[in-house]
Amino acid sequence: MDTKLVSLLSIVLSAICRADTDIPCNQRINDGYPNHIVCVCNATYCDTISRIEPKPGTYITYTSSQAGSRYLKGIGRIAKAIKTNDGTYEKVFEINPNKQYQTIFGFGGAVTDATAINFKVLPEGAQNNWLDSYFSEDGIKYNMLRIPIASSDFSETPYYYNEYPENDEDLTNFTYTPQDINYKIPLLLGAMETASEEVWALASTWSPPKWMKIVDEITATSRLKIEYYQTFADYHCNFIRLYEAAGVPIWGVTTSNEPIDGSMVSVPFGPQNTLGWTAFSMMKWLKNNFGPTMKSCNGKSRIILATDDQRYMLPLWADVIVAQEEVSQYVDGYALHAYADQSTPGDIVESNLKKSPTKFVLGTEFCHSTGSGPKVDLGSWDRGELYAVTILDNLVNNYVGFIDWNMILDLQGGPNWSENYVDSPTIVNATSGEFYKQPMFYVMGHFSKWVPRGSKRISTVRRSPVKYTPDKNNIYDKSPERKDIYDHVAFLTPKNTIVVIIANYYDAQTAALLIGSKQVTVFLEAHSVVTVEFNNPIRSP
Ligand SMILES: *[C@@H]1O[C@H](CO)[C@@H](O)[C@H](O)[C@H]1NC(C)=O
Ligand SMILES: *[C@@H]1O[C@H](CO)[C@@H](O)[C@H](O)[C@H]1NC(C)=O
Ligand SMILES: *[C@@H]1O[C@H](CO)[C@@H](O)[C@H](O)[C@H]1NC(C)=O
Ligand SMILES: CC(=O)N[C@H]1CO[C@H](CO)[C@@H](O)[C@@H]1O
Repeated sequence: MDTKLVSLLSIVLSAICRADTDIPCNQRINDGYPNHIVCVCNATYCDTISRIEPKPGTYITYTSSQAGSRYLKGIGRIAKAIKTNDGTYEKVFEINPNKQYQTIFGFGGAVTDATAINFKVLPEGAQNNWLDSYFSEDGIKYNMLRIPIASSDFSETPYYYNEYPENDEDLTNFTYTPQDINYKIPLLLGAMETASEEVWALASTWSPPKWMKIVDEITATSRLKIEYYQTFADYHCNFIRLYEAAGVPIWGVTTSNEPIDGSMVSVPFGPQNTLGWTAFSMMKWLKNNFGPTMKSCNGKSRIILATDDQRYMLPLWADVIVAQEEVSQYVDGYALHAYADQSTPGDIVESNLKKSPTKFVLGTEFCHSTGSGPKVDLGSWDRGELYAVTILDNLVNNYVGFIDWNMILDLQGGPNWSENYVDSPTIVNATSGEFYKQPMFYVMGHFSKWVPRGSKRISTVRRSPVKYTPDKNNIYDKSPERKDIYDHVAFLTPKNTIVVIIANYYDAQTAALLIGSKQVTVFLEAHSVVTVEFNNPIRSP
């Protein structure tokens, strides 16, 4: 049969297969902004999405697009592979499930005070719909969370544990803050109950109380006083004890949020709660205090992630860590933020992992935060694409997962004591008691829902030429060809299905996925993200 006809047929198949029990998106178009679409949820209505088990010989597609598709389902038949591409398919990838890379831990977001405050603003029914949207089987199945230890910049005011009495090295007054009791813990318990599998929670300190530091945090340059090295390690363990007593298990900790911010005279985005570290002092603290304390806190050993900062900081920390076995033994992996990824090629991750092959890299923070335009841009597909580019880049570069920043903000992009307002995948409208699911939410779900924990990334090789030059009007498209490079990733799941996520940053296209003698043909709407799932047709060796 003519290959054009084959791809046309599969497109028709895709369009007619949509009947099932899913509750559709209640679309609202952001007036005056073309292609700005949100899905509106309230106390009684919210869209859901179920996964279809692929039958032998068939594949399932889920499409979200600028034009308004949200996990639109399609089904097609797996065909015989094309021998040579005659130009019918814009993208041709050869997938080899027997060549495997990193194993996935999961995907998630951060329970900042801002997230928990906005959640609490919702009426009870809408809170349940929000929890289901992020965590349930019919939602996008988040299974990781990051928790600030006391305040971050996304708090109503800076605060810490045991601020008083000062110089209290035994932390005699370390107890729940009102923010823990009123905001964070209730949300965390709801999330853990809603999630269909164990949620791995990662805790990070932005800053200790002022009395532990040499300089006040507002000035940005700050250091831990040497006499409080053990106290600061205990501070983390006390936090773990408090949260575990409240029913929130803590899986891991990072060595402090963005130490680079605490090492500059001023940071470009307003005052921050920070703690600066030199490599020398961090290594000393890890070896003598933080490492030993975290390996036996509340009766358990915790995962320790170093760096917790932009990708360009990785070589600095990784080099000093792996150089000393007494330090390296305590570090399980590296936590990286994605704000500067555009200017830092991802191959520095691979070269650093080579130096310590037992360690892993996890994405621990990202959001849309820079550039012109409104802080919250309701329904922006461009911001969804920014997430797609970033997550694809991270996964292709061997990250074991991706944790987003605030999960829900208000219409202004806060609250935030430091006025560092940003966008978020869901936004609350306090007046109407609704929340809006933005394209960023659906893009996160294309990964989090269909790439379960334990999936292994598998090899894909491009067989079609890179066709496009970067879009100069696009603020995040800075390096030549990068968008066409990071346009897909493939996994073998624990159920022995193959999941491929493909992003199309341009006009409508077709993609051909070649697996051994088989071919899966996928229609890609203009500006879309598509997840494809089918049974692995290749026997393991
Ligand atoms: C929630 O949204 C649905 C669908 O738009 C609407 O029919 C219903 O009246 C809304 N409920 C509330 C409480 O606003
Ligand atoms: C313990 O902390 C609370 C809350 O910050 C504070 O009100 C109280 O004065 C502190 N107790 C002492 C003995 O400093
Ligand atoms: C928030 O809800 C109010 C009340 O329904 C409505 O007037 C307003 O337009 C909504 N804001 C946005 C940005 O949708
Ligand atoms: C500086 C600033 O904008 N602070 C605001 C942060 O958020 C809280 C809660 O909404 C406001 O009360 C502050 O004014």
